[in-house]
Amino acid sequence: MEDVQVKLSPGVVGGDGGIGDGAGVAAPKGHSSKDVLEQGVGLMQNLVGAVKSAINFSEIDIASLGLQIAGTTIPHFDLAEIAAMAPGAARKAAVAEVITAMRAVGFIAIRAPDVCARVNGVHTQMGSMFHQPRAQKEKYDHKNRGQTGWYDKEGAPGNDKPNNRECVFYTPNCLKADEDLKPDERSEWPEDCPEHGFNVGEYRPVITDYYKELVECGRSVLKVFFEGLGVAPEKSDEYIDKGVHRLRLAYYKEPVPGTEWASAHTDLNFLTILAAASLKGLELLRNGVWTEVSVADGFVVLNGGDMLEIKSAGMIRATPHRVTAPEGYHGERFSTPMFLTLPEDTIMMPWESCIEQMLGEGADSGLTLEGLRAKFPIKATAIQTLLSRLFEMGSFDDDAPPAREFVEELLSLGLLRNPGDRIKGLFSDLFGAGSGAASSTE
Ligand SMILES: O=C(O)CCC(=O)C(=O)O
Ligand SMILES: [Fe+2]
Repeated sequence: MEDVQVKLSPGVVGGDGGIGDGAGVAAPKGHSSKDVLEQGVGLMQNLVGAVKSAINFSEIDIASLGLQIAGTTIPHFDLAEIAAMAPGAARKAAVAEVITAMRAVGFIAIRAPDVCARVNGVHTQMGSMFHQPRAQKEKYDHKNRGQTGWYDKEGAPGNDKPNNRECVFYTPNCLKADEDLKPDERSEWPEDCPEHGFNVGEYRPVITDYYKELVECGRSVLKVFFEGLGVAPEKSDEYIDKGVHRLRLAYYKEPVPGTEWASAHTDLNFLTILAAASLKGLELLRNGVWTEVSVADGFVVLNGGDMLEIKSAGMIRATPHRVTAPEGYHGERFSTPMFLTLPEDTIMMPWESCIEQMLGEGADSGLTLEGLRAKFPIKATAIQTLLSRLFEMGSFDDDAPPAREFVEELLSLGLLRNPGDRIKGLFSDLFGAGSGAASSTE
């Protein structure tokens, strides 16, 4: 992943089922996607007239969605069963039910026995790695490369309580041999540390096998989701094969009274796959109430991130969640969210089919053409969107802040709406008084 100082510009445009694809518009390599954008806006205008009946998701009986499994709090599905159904009305209804559940609840569970079978082994390896002295782990602090390496500095904007956890991120680089990586990409693997019982030869294959399993799980999920959202099916393989997916190994430390393990946030990326943690604690916000997420054995959690919310024109919202320690609990917790992430050059223009559906749901969906244009920074790329969110979280070191021209570029794209005090202080002339539109982040 690029250093955050590098000025990133979209190299390619669209091509992912977003507005403009249908007309086969190829924007020149380099910055401008103006033609595509204008066509997109024109298309949006044509869609405004199509007002159909609205769906009120707060009225949906979520207990009737998916498989009925006692003691669970979110809808459960077997996507492999759905994928094996013959084309026809029954399949269409089953796929639509998955999308309805994502829209109504924000979190669903899917059967994923191959992922679940590996989780305990991953937690064991995480214990041997995170229990090493801090100085050992700090060697893998990839300062300012954004969601790679070890770190323990982060929070959520608008929430000044820091998270009480350490994390290590793995990207697709973890699957490459060291000799195929640039020098600054090679530091993903901690060195052996026999005096503290850490053996990288045991750790590395457990993590890489788990990463690969999660990627394949993501591939089958995207196929069903894209069928339901009306996105070209071949996009699922492209997104999976080119996306810079991030596996976070999260080590939650002894609870500190008055703090949360991870404060309320939405995930930054596209779609999160989360296998059972070593301990409960995950809660989602539904209708203003924090609700425990409990899932049956053999199932993993799925929730949409900010990038899916944008690409789906708000159809699938990034649902706020947090992690709190059970009352009176002493000890640690291990968790392994996999953040599927769009290819870095993906233009964040919403998919045409989702715009059509959202505008079709009419005034009751709260979406108007103007609202849509104001909400989504549709010229930005996935990497610009991600980095702007990381800056908003203060995830850069003071000695290497973002470059001024990059901040200007993000602003001109409608990003960095919630810059935070550090960015505002550094670039005070760029941020006027009313620059604080809230947006939540991971
Ligand atoms: O640890 C968990 O259960 C959830 C973690 C999470 O929400 C995140 O890392 O974004
Ligand atoms: Fe999260």
